Amino acid sequence: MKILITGGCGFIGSNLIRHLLTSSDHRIVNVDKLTYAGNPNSLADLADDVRYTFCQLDIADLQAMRGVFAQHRPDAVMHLAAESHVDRSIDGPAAFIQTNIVGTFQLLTAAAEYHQGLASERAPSFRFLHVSTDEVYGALGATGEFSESTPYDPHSPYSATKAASDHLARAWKTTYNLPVIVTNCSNNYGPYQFPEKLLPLMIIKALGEQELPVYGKGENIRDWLYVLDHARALCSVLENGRVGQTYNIGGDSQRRNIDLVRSVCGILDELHPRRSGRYEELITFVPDRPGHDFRYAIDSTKIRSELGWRPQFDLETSLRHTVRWYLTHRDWWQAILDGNYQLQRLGQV
Ligand code: NAD
Ligand code: TDX
Repeated sequence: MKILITGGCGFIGSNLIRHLLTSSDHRIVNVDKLTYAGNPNSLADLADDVRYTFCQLDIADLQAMRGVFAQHRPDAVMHLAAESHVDRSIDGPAAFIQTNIVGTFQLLTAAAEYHQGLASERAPSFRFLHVSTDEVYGALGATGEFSESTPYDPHSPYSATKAASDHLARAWKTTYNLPVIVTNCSNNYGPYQFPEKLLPLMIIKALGEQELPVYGKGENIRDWLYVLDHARALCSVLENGRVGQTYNIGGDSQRRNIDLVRSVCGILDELHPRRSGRYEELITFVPDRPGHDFRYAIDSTKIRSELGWRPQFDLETSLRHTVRWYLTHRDWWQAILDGNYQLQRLGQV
């Protein structure tokens, strides 16, 4: 099978492509604009794989997307390209509207045209997997979980644009018969995550002896899923998920932010002790994120019972593995801090 993946130079996309190339004989076409979050170094080890093709393109460029479908003739699309950071969406929502809404619209348009032109023996098996977030469901109080039928109630510009893109994807199924499946997943963590997100930010700041900025009182709760478990879930949905359905994906690992940050500090104390003191002493409570959702939690009964997927990686072990990864891959994140992570690959430094 040939799979068109959008956003493959990002955190989840790069882990997904590595997983697919190492666990299947699929061919991958990666369409990525290389925004600040796109990092070709995250796929450097796969660049010579003959089953892998990279196209630096914007999903909002309809002619370019038509060209990609015409040239590569994929059997499926896994759509991950997005502006993904909540804090950036608060400071500058325009890019989120452009990529997450307009970009998804243009990609859907090109995909539907392509699907309608497919020969009758190929069209029925074509899939468009739209990858989304649990944040579209809004915020939970102390109890409860999001199910696939929870009404949408997005709060941040990021989640509002992801909600819009989910609705567009479903509308393309209903209206144009594009075989769409939507997934909504909780917070991912693991290797190759851009160091603006909570876990890599804390690890890298701690190693630099900088303050660890915890928003508010650190009492907000997220459900954490190891990125490889998300990749496995997406493959499972692509292979066996039902067209027109939504699948929630979660890790059943809820933690208060402050507890997670303390865990990271404890792991660092063991693996990379400070000259004096403990990493926890660097924790600093800073003003809260505006509109900060209190808690997310996912009921993933449907994907578990229908597709047999369940997380394989537990939080404690995989958090330790993740901290170790950042300790042993300083070159990867130092190039980001230095600002030359995209130039290196393009041969400009
Ligand atoms: P990321 O920010 O790490 O990567 C996004 C990628 O998309 C980058 O490589 C970027 O260059 C590319 N991109 C952005 N705009 C583009 C455009 N206009 N055209 C082509 N490429 C473009 O994001 P991520 O954390 O890997 O998330 C991937 C997807 O999964 C997103 O759709 C996100 O909403 C969703 N998601 C993420 C999480 C999470 O915890 N990170 C959880 C649930 C769902
Ligand atoms: O410096 C920080 N301090 C802090 O306390 C940062 C960056 C975050 N936080 C808090 C805010 C959140 O409660 O940690 C929690 C996690 O923050 P992020 O890593 O920014 O993730 P979140 O806002 O939960 O969104 C993530 O999960 C869902 C991804 O960025 C989204 O793309 C995904 O859809």
